[in-house]
Amino acid sequence: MRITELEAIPVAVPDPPLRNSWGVHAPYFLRTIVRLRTDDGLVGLSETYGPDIVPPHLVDRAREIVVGEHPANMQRFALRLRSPAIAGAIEVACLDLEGRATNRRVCDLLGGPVRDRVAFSAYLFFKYGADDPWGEVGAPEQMVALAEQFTERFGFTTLKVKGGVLPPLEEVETMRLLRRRFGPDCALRLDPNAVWSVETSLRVAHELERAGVWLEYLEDPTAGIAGMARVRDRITMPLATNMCVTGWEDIAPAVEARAVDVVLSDHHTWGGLRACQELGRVCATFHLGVGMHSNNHLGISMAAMIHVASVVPTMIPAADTHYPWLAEDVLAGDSFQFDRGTVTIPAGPGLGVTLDEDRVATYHEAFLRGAVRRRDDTAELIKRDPTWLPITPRW
Ligand code: GKR
Ligand code: MG
Repeated sequence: MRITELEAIPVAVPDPPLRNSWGVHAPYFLRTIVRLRTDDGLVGLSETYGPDIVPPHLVDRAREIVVGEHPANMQRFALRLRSPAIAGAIEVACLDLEGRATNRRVCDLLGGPVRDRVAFSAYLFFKYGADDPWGEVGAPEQMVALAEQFTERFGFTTLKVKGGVLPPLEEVETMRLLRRRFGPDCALRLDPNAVWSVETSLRVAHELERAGVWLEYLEDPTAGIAGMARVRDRITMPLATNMCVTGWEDIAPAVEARAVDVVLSDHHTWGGLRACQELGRVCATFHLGVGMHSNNHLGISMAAMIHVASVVPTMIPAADTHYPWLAEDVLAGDSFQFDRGTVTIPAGPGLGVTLDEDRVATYHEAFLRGAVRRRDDTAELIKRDPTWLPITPRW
């Protein structure tokens, strides 16, 4: 088997106006579908960031490296590619090919699942009202209503709030109302994407404790390893990050500074599925938890996330996913179904997913029409409020 073709298909997919600390999502999010073909007619899929983050010259380099090679040479590809984002995308597509060639699921190629169902968290955002089923979420009570919709529809038992949008004490109130509504067994997380100062982070943690709201973890309350370490030193609630530990070089300083309790993996940024397995082992070595971060994604990445979460023994926290916000997937057949917040591993072979070519064409055309060329949440928010500035720390 030899790889004969690498195609990269940029797509622009409708997205609701979800708020975060640096702005609001544009009407479309960008992804790139990567498709490898082999001389024996197999197709391997993966998905990565849009061309704004994984630019065409990286795809061209990947093409030069992989075409003519056997997909099992993933490690050589990664060493030559250097960029973890493109290396991860190539690795996933190669694993998909290998699975299809051997009639095995990707999770089996990774050593076999330790769980048959993968738990996900409800990823709850403050948002503007729009033409979507969710309504406006601009106040603590509206966040509770959104959480009710998510739990009723998908059965989630972990709720993650994307914070850094309302003033901090209003977000404390949001968490208090969620705890009151969903009870002590529901795991709660709050992630303001490092928009709070160290002092504000400490205040929030203490106010949460005072209100009796224990979080599974507080995610990136403040910026950087040094800032996180100062917060962690003075609170008891665990801290998680997908911002200050984003590569191998961050692990030693984070461990040394005692900055975090949980590292959030992401196969798109860490260099693929096997990198996430390695991260799980490294974290366990230092008594750090490992979870999973998410950005807007399609069903190809959802499949990859499920496969890898099923094989990392210590991936105990429910994984994040933006999937419920996706109005329409690019996959053929039914979209992923959540049962009590969990999803089963696709039956395979490979990732176990195939594309709906018409939908891919629709979203590729949307990309070509150019409604959104790069992710710029700040620019989107300034369109709504010309006085707004992305100040960090804001509070
Ligand atoms: O979709 O706005 C968003 C999220 O804030 C995302 O971009 C973050 O990367 O989900 C992420 C996080 O946990 O920080
Ligand atoms: Mg985060």
